[in-house]
Amino acid sequence: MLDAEEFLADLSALGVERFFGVPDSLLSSLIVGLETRAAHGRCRFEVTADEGAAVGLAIGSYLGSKVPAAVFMQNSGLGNAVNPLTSLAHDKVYGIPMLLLVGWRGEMTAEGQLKDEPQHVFQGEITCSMLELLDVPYAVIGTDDEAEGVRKQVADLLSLSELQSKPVALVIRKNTFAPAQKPVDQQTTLPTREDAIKTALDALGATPVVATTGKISREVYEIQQANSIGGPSFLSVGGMGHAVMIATGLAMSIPGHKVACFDGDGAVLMHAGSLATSARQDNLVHIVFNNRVHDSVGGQTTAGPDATLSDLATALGYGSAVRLTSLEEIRPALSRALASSHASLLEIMVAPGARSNLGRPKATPSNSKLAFMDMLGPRND
Ligand SMILES: Cc1ncc(C[n+]2csc(CCOP(=O)(O)OP(=O)(O)O)c2C)c(N)n1
Repeated sequence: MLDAEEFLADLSALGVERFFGVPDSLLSSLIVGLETRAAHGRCRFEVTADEGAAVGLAIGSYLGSKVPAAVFMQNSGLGNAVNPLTSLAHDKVYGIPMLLLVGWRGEMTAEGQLKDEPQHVFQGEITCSMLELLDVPYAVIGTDDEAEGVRKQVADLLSLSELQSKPVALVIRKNTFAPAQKPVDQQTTLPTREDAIKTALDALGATPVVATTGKISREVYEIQQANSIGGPSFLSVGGMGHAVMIATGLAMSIPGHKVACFDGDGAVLMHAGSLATSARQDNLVHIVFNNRVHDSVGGQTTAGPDATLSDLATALGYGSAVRLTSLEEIRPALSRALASSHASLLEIMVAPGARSNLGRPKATPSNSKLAFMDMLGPRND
């Protein structure tokens, strides 16, 4: 395993001192290290709303400093980064050097693909070919690599990036760095996310639920398995930030029925503009579990930990939007939302952290989709 601190010191020695991106569990110890370094003024570190935004920051940062910045992401974030990489940073456009640090979920090895969650299978398979197609030169590093060799690979990549004026990437395998979960503040009086989800599921009765990527979906799954509560649920295991559009599309197709979206604050921030569309969907009840962090990938602070998402929803046109801080408020607020004739948003403030023995859905996504569609009843046309 490589030492995250030593790796960051090497990057610093090579002149890379600005780091922008969205956290990933494979990069969690790098991110903890970056937060510490930033707190001591030794680097600039920004968690962005999405990975494309991080590429934007890296472009601007290069224009001003003339030094390449680093952009960190899970490989799923490559999708968000493609547009600014191809339409701005590529050398056929502006030609901007930068170093992408890409955590490789669903990685391919000489023996085949490492077992990973379904949302990582295809993205893991195409990660390297995507970089090739994007004309981003890359190197792959893993747990068996020596610090010295990695230092040289990064130095070579950075020289190439500057020489050819284009982004380059370091693809980082699982266990290259030790994982790190940020310690959770035990002092909070806020409810746990799991209790808030359970209360909301109970109050929603048979209302269909679309849940966001990460532990929110896993908790919905476990609570429904253990307690047989709530209606049909669709777990958006990938596509972070798009659950609310899935819920809105569903709500359009079953008018006269309410649809609930269980969202995360990081996910809402990732594609916040979508709220301008969901605000017009009168039968939508949007519930955001706001713990101010990316809990599912290590507990790193989001791009906007102090944002009041209920105010954002009001600004974008939701008929009602409230912020709640206790379990007792959930049921009455949901009764009002279910009885209302406009899109409503409940921002439930919850404590970071989750059970350590949280399970994962057992069925394949395509079977869960069929079961969900079946539970919704016959086709509506
Ligand atoms: C495009 C994309 N980038 C990054 C990830 C990795 N990822 C999975 S869950 C998650 C955190 C979600 O945070 P939030 O919505 O606040 O929910 P929480 O985990 O805090 O409950 C991240 C960053 C991803 N799945 N997709």
